[in-house]
Amino acid sequence: MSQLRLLPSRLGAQASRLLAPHDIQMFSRRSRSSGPPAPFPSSKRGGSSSYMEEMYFAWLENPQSVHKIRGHHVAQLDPLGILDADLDSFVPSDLITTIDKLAFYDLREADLDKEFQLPTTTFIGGSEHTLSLREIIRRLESTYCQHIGLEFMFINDVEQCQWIRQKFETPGVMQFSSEEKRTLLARLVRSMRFEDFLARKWSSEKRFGLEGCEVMIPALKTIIDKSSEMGIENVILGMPHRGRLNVLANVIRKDLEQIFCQFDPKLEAADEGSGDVKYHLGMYHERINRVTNRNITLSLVANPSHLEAVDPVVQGKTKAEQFYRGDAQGKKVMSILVHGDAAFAGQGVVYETFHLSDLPSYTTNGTVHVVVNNQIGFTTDPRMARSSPYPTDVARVVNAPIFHVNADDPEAVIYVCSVAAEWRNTFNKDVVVDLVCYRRRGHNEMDEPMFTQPLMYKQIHRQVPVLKKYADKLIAEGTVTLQEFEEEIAKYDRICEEAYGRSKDKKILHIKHWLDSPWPGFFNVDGEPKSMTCPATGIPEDVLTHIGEVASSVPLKDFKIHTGLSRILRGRADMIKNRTVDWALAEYMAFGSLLKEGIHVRLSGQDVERGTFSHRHHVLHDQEVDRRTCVPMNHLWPDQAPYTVCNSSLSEYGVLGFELGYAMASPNALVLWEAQFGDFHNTAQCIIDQFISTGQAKWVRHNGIVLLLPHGMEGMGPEHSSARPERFLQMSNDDSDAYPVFTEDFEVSQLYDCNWIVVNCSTPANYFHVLRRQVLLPFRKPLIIFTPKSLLRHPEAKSSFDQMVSGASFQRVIPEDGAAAQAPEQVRRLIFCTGKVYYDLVKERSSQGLEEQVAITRLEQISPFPFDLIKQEAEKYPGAELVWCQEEHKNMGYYDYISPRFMTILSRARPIWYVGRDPAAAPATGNRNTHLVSLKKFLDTAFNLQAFEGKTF
Ligand SMILES: Cc1ncc(C[n+]2csc(CCOP(=O)(O)OP(=O)(O)O)c2C)c(N)n1
Ligand SMILES: [Mg+2]
Repeated sequence: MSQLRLLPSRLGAQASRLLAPHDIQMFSRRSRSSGPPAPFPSSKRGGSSSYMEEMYFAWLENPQSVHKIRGHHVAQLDPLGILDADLDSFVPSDLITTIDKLAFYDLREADLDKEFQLPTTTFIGGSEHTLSLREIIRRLESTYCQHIGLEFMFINDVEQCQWIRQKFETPGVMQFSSEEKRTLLARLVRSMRFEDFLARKWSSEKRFGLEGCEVMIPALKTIIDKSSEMGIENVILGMPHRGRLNVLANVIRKDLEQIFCQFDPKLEAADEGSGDVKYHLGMYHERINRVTNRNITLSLVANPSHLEAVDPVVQGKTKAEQFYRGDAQGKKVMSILVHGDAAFAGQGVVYETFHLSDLPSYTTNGTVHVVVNNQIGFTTDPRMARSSPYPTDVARVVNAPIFHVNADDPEAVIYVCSVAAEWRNTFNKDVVVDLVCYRRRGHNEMDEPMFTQPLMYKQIHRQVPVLKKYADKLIAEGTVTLQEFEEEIAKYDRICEEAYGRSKDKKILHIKHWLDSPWPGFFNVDGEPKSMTCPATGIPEDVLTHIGEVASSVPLKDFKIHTGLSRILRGRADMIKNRTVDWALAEYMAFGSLLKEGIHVRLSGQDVERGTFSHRHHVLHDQEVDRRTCVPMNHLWPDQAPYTVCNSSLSEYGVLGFELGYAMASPNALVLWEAQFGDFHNTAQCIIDQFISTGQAKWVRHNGIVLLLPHGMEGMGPEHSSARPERFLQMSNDDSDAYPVFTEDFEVSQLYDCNWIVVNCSTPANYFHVLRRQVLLPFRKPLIIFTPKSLLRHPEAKSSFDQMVSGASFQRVIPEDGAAAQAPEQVRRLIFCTGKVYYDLVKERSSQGLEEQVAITRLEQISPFPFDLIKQEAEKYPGAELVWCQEEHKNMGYYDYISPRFMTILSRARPIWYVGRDPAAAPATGNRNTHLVSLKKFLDTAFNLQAFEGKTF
């Protein structure tokens, strides 16, 4: 069987797998119109019919073949020449790979030299309208079957497909000036010599070098250059460990000595907190782009080891930067995400992030994704790491084109990258560049890869580095001389050596020099808060009234709302007349008052617009006009800050990460994420553990994100009851055993020192104050709020304007203020509690007539623990037994957190008895009756004044 050897390369064996372009064209036609495609003039078997048309009719007969006949399947993507990038060596039977297959289309060998008419939808002809079949095959082959493999046939938009075809099919598109080639070579020199330098100086240090994918540096630089040329001024990058130091050095241009300092084991950071390993730190840099001569700000977002976790964070930060600049189309700010092949395919958050890409309140108008596809994940082969052909298949769900490229062909790489940047700028959609490369060393520099991939690594050891290959090519073609090349290397080596020398003089390290999101003007020049006072959070009554009136109205004319909603709004109006608020109104007033003060508020999460419990109704829907909505919160004052409230996709990990990133961009915003039920936050646990709880300690980065976590035991079963307060409290960093020094600014300094604030408010007013305090504080801390469900409508859970007007403020503890407080020495028991159980306790106390004997005090701010106020309360009731009462099971809730702190503040002189549900595995019962029985049981104990008699502690 003779083969169609049209190219001299080893591609020849698979020559003329050329149907991809037609295939794409046909696919596009088909999916665009429901009827048959426009008829072609010739008959299927007619001797004069064009080859293109034959292909077309063939496709019509067998549309299934469309999925098989793709050029990228046979492109030479692996620099090692071992693997098929799509994990499969399968060649579709209807591809013309050999001469005998010509017959499949009624063609013979002699037809190869016949001229054929080119359809208008192909660009391979350039200015020519006819070509010989041999030339057609050659051109298609060189476009689709060499070092670039294109996947875009699934995109159901003709214009977009045509755009891509034109970019790749047009003859001569991939030609570079000698200046461009020299720049590319110089960038490769930097990339390669940087790793070599680190390897020489710190041979036994982990650095997750880029060797085998050095081309990533010119790749990223090309994307940035091209984007800058098209107007981008701010690029936000997220990337994992591999090549990160190189990116910092050669893309972001972090000072080399600062990078080298990080290798010095003796240098400790001067900043507070744990710090982080060098390949996790972030960076922010404003500079001039040398190619375009324009200003550009580059930031690399700090990230944890948890692969891909940073993706939504980068997107959120990008969205926020676009928002603050009024860059609705993403023409000024863009994101680039770098991925590893195994992580891209394996981590679900990648999928969650892709699904945000086209949602109005979450889109960043297109992200350029770059995959470092070294065909291995730690020690795991791709065949064991994914079930999809390519590691990039996840991107297909959003119709992102995917450009696979052999990373040992630097010119192909930078061409693809420049098209990717143009694509993003043209269509504002995501695009993926898959750099098919290898990993020259083990997973890290200490690892032995031959244990597990012996044959692959034998080949890798034989592999000539890309820099040498490319330099040889340019020297051979006369673009550079050997001497120039060597000088370029020597020049960069000298830069590294000099920086190394300077790094040895450094006496001190500052993690704050690695900040990815500086907040100009927010802190003083030393990076400290401008004051250390807790602001007043109450507001004038007329502002409360005004917000309340808007919250009870429909600001748009001729807007018909649901009658049930009219009732709710009337109820609001009545409350405002009575100077009272419920939960929803308190939230309205907190948001509205901040908007008045120029603070942007953004509330995101599943079904937040209405509110899971149908209490919020921040978006009104016209009952007669489809999609006509009104957000009264944006009709408060003409010069107010904008309010965004958005129902999110059904994701916690992705969306919470996004909001965290959004909150990172500016301190002058209140950014809230609400879980549908608090229970579901654990699918975002990685964002909570790796970013929210620890972000400041690792990266000296403040963040004021607010988590609203509906919580409460209400007989709704194990998965709709608990936001797991115990977990947040266990991660709180205030010391349970250290007896505090009560300085004048204890309240605020405690907040400043903590890693996050955990509250459970029992009144709407306190919820209002804590939201306002969050933004008015002179620093930022994450705020975790356990929010109520039944209390949203509880007749007792209302607050008066008096508790919210100027002069009022957040109460960390709400002391007993009833009969017991009038004669405290008579009180036999002081019950401390938090949240909704307070109302159960008050009801039970009243029914047992124990108002004078039992005091009930509420802990509203649980962490940092209000030692000062708890001390005061306990001392006020010297003869009372102290009880902690919670509705959660004993091994959950707050008890394990509060108990040692009570012991500390009571100097272990008085016990704090536990009353609540017994320890359990599940957070709540699924049986309503069991729920009520256990509630009654612990309430009985709470008011059984003999319950602890004779017990020792
Ligand atoms: C979520 C998560 N799981 C596991 C790991 C441990 N881990 C670190 S690197 C790595 C392999 C990553 O492979 P790939 O994404 O292909 O990147 P490469 O190291 O090959 O560049 C693994 C499993 C991790 N860092 N994060
Ligand atoms: Mg890999």
